[in-house]
Amino acid sequence: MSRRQDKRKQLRRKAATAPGARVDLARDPGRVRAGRISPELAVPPGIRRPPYALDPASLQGATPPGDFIERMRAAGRAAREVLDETGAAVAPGVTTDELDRIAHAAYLARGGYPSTLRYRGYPKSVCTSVNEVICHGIPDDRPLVEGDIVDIDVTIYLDGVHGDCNATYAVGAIDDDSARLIEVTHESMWHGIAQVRGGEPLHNVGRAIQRHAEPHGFGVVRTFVGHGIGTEFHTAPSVPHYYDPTANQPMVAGTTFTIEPMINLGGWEVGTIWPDGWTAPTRDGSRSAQFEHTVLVLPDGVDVLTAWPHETARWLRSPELQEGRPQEGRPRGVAAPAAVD
Ligand code: EYL
Ligand code: CO
Ligand code: CO
Repeated sequence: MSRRQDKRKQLRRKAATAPGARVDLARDPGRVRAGRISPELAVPPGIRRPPYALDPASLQGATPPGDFIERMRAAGRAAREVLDETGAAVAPGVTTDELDRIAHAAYLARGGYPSTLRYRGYPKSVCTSVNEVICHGIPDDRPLVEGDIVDIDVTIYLDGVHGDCNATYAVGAIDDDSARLIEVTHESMWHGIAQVRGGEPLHNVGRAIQRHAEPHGFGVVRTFVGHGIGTEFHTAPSVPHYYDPTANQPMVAGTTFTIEPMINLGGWEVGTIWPDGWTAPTRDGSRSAQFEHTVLVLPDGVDVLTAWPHETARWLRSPELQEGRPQEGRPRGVAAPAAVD
């Protein structure tokens, strides 16, 4: 790219990310537009459904709590497999609805239910968030275009518990800013994960994420947070991805929650939710990336239930994640295993 083109690009970006910038959404051809949403996919009768997917009149048997962690491990691993299989299909020309169908079949193949389907009326089996969409994008008939970035968010309900993870993928060749955004967002998530340990304040997680992301000039989304997860899709605690001094409760060994930072190339603010009631774009139209894992708090560290073990080992060993991290081998504030149900 020429110097002049580069300058023009910079000016455009500056205009689009200036505080309070107003862009005519309908006229800007650079913005993502809503496509058509296809009818609900079927789930066979043999698949165990979460309460919200069932007829309100029907009863669900109680879940035996004893093997909660083993079931969370299985759900985490299955979620990872579904995400990897779906992410492998990302390419120019592929619609997000096609990604949804691939994910849907992958959940069912593992005996799992797609947790988002019918959750608060959500119509699809994954969330697909393209470019300036921060999260909760609904799969539709828009084909992905070379240069797009797309987050795929997978949650499976397997054997009575939920496993939740997401990742942002490049569609073909992408610009350098978008590649850097994806890389820094991924690193930020791992900086947060490295802070997890029984007895430590939960706000250590968000502080580490914010400290890594903001020096790059990126905005850390505050409106959407990580969440407790288990027999319910979303439960306490809320897990902010920025430093929130009020999130000072100790992390409790044996509990599970998500860490899912959303980071923007521009400002952190969320814009107007689309008329579909779900899709959340950035306010300034800048691109947004996200990564998510479900983690299990250990007395002296963390188990990342939706990561491949080699990936966790590599990240938690890396020197740049050690700052501010509790020393290994000195369990602190060990709490009784959490009661479930
Ligand atoms: C529900 C609540 C506004 C979440 C995820 C919360 C959405 C919009 C208020 C997926 C789908 C979190 O945790 C999630 N993904 O990792 N819906 C979600 N809500 C909601
Ligand atoms: Co998710
Ligand atoms: Co989540």
